[in-house]
Amino acid sequence: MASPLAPPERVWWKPAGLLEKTWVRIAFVWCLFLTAMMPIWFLMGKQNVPGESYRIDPPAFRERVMAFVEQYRVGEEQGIPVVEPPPGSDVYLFGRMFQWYPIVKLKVGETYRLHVSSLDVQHGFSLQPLNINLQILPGYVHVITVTPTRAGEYSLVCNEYCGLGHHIMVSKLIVTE
Ligand SMILES: [Cu+2]
Repeated sequence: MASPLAPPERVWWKPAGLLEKTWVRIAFVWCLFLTAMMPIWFLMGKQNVPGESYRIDPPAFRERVMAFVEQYRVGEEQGIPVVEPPPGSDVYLFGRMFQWYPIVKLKVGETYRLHVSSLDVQHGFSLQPLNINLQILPGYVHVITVTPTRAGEYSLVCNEYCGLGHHIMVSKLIVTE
């Protein structure tokens, strides 16, 4: 019997066995499949938020939001204007340390285009309990096309740590019949 201290027989130059070859082939095909699924899933997957994006200077976006608020303002809650845009219109909303601005009121069954951006740092647009999440960056605008199906008040929280007041960065989205 060979000594347990002796190295095992060196076999790497011998042809691989059938079992090993089979598994290498399976692993290779699986790699091709997963690689192909990356673009396919990106195009076909239902996880994609239906939307588009474009670039803008934060001060210009701020001006756009202020003009939008001025035009459709219907009230105010805790210092934040409440805005009710006409059905089917474009809605402008920004996040900044530490608030979402303004509070938007939408109607069930109507389609809106939500333009969302940040004025300062990265924020997380998180609409609850629907769990719609978007990374909001200064300089980039996300356009989210939404058609509310149920009336109620939805919480809009920031889910990307943005500074000392991050935990108070809570707002809402109102949907009415
Ligand atoms: Cu935050």
